[in-house]
Amino acid sequence: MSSQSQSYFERAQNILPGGVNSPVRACKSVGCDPLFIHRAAGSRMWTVDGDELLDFVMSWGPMLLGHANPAVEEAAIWALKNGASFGAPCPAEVELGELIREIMPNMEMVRMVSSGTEATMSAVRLARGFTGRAKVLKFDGCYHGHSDGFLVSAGSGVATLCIPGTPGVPDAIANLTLLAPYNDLGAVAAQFEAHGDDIACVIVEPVAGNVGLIAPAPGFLQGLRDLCTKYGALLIFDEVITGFRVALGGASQRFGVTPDLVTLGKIIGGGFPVGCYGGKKEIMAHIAPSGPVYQAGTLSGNPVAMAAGIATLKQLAKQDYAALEKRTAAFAGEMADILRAKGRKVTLNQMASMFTLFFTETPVTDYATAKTADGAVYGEFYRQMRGFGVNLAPSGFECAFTSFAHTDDDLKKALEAARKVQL
Ligand code: KE4
Repeated sequence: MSSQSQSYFERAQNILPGGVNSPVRACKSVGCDPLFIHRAAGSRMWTVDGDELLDFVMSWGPMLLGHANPAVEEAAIWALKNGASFGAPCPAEVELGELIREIMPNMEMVRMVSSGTEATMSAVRLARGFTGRAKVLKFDGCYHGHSDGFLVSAGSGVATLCIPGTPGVPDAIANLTLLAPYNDLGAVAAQFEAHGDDIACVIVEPVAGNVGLIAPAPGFLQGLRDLCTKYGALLIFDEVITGFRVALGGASQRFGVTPDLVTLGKIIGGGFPVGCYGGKKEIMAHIAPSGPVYQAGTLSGNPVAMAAGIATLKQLAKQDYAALEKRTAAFAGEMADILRAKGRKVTLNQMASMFTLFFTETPVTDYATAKTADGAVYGEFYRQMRGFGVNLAPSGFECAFTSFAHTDDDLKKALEAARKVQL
């Protein structure tokens, strides 16, 4: 008899392409069907069939406080009872913007949008408008959302589904995107040598999270800063994943490197659709209506999402990031050791409350080395762990996330499940 989840998936495939509203959720690369979720709380989710899952996807990053955080829920419900959307300014937009600036002082001015894609797309348009230049440099395997120019050698779902390039992106647009391997400053310098006066910006995930986790090599981020300054290009840190995660103040704070613009998403909305871009006032002043670079959004600064974001950041400001990082490192390290004891080659990349287990003995420092990992073994690992009630990312090119809601017992349960896996 098919489960409720299977029935929903069958129905979904008749109305939603692939049965999902975002490709990576379809679980195609890990050889099984997605589970439909009824509810979530803390570190757990429950499927429509009532099965409990210990969650390490956490909505792909937003739920750093855990699912259904009471303070976030209360704030969102209060806002909702006062109206879901005004199409006019509201105090919460100002409060969240000021809170972001307090936590990330280099974001002197911000603009709210409704997704990470909107944030990165708008930040690049601003960089082009501010510099008068056309080209954008990104890194192989980094993912900055699905705006046309970013779908060149992108990570996340694009890498997961092995999509070489994306139909629908005209060459004229794709050709404006320059590439370099992650952590390869020499390649970046060469691109600047060749195109320096036409590069509007370098956009980088300061800790790559969409080819699995890849940490910046020592000096990499500062090297990008120096090259951008030298050639008059803007440096954009895409902190949609890392913002408020690798430190409260994000990668800019953790690594002490100041970009010109930062993009945020995920955590900033506490599970509601919020994105944000911001940076130096002299640059942001170019955004309409204060300047000529146009960007807009019906639900930008939505009062409910803003209330959830404010509650989220206020809660995060009280959390012990060092303790969560220490627990996550110990947990991920023990998980890797358990898999090695089964005879599997494993490279573990972990930072703060995010990690990726690559089934390869090669150190993973860029997209090329990430691709040496054995996807079939990851798929088997994913399926068995899910069978034991542990929800990992349904792609080897993503990260696992812990949260402030994960208890020591939760981590022990996940390790017990890993010990039962037959690989
Ligand atoms: P959204 O448009 O999905 O809110 O954000 C795009 C984005 C931008 N920048 C970075 C660094 C990101 O990681 C993302 C989105 N992340 C993926 C998962 N790694 C979203 C999951 C999905 O596509 O369903």
